[in-house]
Amino acid sequence: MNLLRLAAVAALSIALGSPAPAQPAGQTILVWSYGFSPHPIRLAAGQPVTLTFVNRSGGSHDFTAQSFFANARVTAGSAADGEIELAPHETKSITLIPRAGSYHAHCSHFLHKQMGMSDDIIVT
Ligand SMILES: [Cu+2]
Repeated sequence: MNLLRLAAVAALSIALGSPAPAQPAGQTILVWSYGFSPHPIRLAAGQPVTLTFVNRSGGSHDFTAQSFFANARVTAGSAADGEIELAPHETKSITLIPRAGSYHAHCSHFLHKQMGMSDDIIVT
């Protein structure tokens, strides 16, 4: 009887002990007047990742990467029209599964790209 209970408990703990679904990796992207970091942004293809955009400046910016977002599967948050809008000092996150490729990102605000707000996203 005790052995049976022990076996049942063991079986239950094996069932419950199955690995939990993997947490998405995290990647912080700093945004300021006028730049992004890291440069380039490197991500693992097919792996869920939470991108957290931190606007450290008192001005608004965006992170526009239409091709990158169009080729990714977004699982939380959103990038309407392929861009993340950031108010002054705002932090915003999006979770997605990126597809392999090289993509461009920039801030679409007037002249910000020319002043340095341009980046590359390399997904391998
Ligand atoms: Cu900008």
